[in-house]
Parts: sequence; C-alpha cells; structure tokens
Amino acid sequence: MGILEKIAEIEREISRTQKNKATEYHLGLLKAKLAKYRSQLLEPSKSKEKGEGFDVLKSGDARVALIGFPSVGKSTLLNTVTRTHSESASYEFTTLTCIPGVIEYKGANIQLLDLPGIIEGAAQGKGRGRQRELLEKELESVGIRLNKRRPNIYFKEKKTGGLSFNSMCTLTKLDEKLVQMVLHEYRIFNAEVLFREDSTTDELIDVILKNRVYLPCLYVYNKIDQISLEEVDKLARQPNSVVVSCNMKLNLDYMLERIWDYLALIQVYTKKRGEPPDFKDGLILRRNTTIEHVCHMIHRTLVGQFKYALVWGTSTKYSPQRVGLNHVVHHEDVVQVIKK
Ligand SMILES: Nc1nc2c(ncn2[C@@H]2O[C@H](COP(=O)(O)OP(=O)(O)OP(=O)(O)O)[C@@H](O)[C@H]2O)c(=O)[nH]1
Ligand SMILES: [Mg+2]
Repeated sequence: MGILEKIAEIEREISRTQKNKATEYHLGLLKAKLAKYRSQLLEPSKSKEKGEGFDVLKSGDARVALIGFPSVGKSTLLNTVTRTHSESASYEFTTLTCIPGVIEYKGANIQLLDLPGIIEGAAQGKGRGRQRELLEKELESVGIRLNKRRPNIYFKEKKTGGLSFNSMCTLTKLDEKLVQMVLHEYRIFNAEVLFREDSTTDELIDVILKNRVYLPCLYVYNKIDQISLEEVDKLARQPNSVVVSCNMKLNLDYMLERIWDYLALIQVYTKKRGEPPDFKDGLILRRNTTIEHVCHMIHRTLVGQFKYALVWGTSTKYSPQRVGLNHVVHHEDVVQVIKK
C-alpha cells in the first residue's frame, strides 16, 4: 500500500470512529500514525525526481505569501498594491509560478508573493466559509499552523531511562498511557515530557515531530462587490479577517494596516550627535527588538564599540534616556548610539 492510500485509510477510520472515553487511545494512535505518514510524504525522496519549487530570493524587510484557491483574485491583489504585474484572468490557474512584488508601506519594503491557486477543482467549493476551512485543512496537513503558538510542552528525547512523564496542570485530554503509545509509534522509548498546559494529542504530536511552522495568517475576502452587505458584514466580523474588493479598490488601506500589524514591524529612527534625527531612512525592525539589534542593523562592528544609547520615544520614561544593549525599543523611537 502506498503512503497516500495509508493516509486515506487512516483518515476514513478517524472519521468513522466515535469520539469518547473508550476510543481515546485508539484515536490518539491513529492521529500519531497519520502525522507520521504525512511527514514521510513531505520528506524529499531521493528516488523521485526533484519537483520544481518556487524559489524566489528573499528581499525587503518581511514577506507575505498569498495562499488561496484559483481565481479568487490573488494576482489582481498583487497588481493593485504593488508595482509588479502578474497575469490575472477569469480562468483558473492563470498564475503558474511564484511572482514576487513589493509593497511599500510606512517606509518598509514588504515582499508579496503571488502563488498559483492551490488544489485543483476546489474553486467550485461550497461557499466562502467552506473555502476557509478547506484552506486551513490543506495547510494543517503540511505542518503549517495558523495563528497558533507553539504548544507549551517540554519534550526531550533521551538515550535511556524510559519515559519521564510530568505535568504542571490537570490533563483532561491525554494521560501517561496515551503519551507512551504515541511515542512508541515514533519508536521513542526514552524521553522526558513535561506538560505546562492542558494539551491535546495533536499538540503533543506537533512537538514530537518538531517540523511544524507557526505563522500569523490574515484571511482576506476579496470580491465583496459581488455579495450582499449582510454577507460582507458577517465575514468582516470573523477573527483574523479583512474584506476587500480589488476591482473597486475597497478597504485596501485597512488591509495593509492589518498586514503591517501581523508582521509586527516597527520603525526606529537613528540620530547622530548634534544633528536632527534621520526621519527619511528609518530602520525597519520586528517588535520586541533590543538596542543590540539596532546596533547590528546600523553596522556590525557597532556593538563592540557601544558605550550606551540615548533613546527618545515611548519605550523610555524620560526623553532622552540612557539605555544599555538590552533595552527594548518601540515603534518610532529615536536612537543615538554613543561609542566608547
Ligand atoms: N468582481 C470582482 N472580480 C475580481 C476582483 N478581483 C479580481 N477579480 C476577477 O477575478 C478573476 C481572477 O483573478 P486573478 O487575479 O487572476 O485570480 P488568481 O487568484 O490570481 O487566480 P489563479 O492565478 O488562477 O490562481 C479575474 O477575472 C479578476 O478580474 C474583485 O474585487 N471583484
Ligand atoms: Mg494568479
């Protein structure tokens, strides 16, 4: 049996199995098996010819990928908010490779990647709510976790000593036996596991497999010019959602604002002694960045010569305030580095 058939069979069995106390272990084991086969599917196999990926050079301060079904308007979006042109048309699978564009926003260059529509034939999906679910499922199955944080489970494989199982809270969704069964499925017999929250079997599997990617995701609903106001209202109220119309240029500014927010970018200005701050070329950084990182951005040798920094802005009590390398800067702070 091929891996795909095995996966299909396990999926069928999971959907057949009723969820209750008696089937808990059985389901846990099935989930572990399923995740194992899916991971095998993701591993590049040497025998097969290398599939063509969409290698695009990283550029700018951050990158955003457009993931969606065919003909939802991804290319139109790229064409509207960047200077790049990507072919858009009313037929499906217009885009066949990855087209990068650049959004210029608040002094940052955000790379926007237009990708081919995912899954064949899914465009005739049943309604937009359904599409969101399908998309999530598709990304889930390749190990991408959207708007989720890493599970708070400490897990370490050991050479000997069996399973050390501990938890800092009451576990309602799994127990030692289930953890042991799941670990055995991955041929792990010696390990230390500490649950810091009431985790699920799926979360345990994510931590064991290690190859999960946790990404922020903004759901953009396009073509609102084609649906009723009530429907628009309903979509806009869903979590992590924005509604837009590329054709009629509706709400695109708000979408950019939200993208900026999700990327957690901030802009910090530098200043030389005796000169006004340089408000033209701010540094684009991630939220929770320290002065040390700011120094690295200015010049890689600067940290070595660092004495202290003066900071004006909301991150300090006084403006200016003398701070050290560990100080965390805020959006629109002004920084002056004093060398030894
Ligand atoms: N009514 C309406 N139509 C739109 C809007 N945005 C895009 N379209 C149309 O939707 C069709 C598909 O747009 P594309 O941008 O090619 O869609 P895509 O998601 O890139 O499609 P693939 O590359 O095939 O995956 C085109 O005919 C667009 O003109 C919109 O806001 N409203
Ligand atoms: Mg396209």
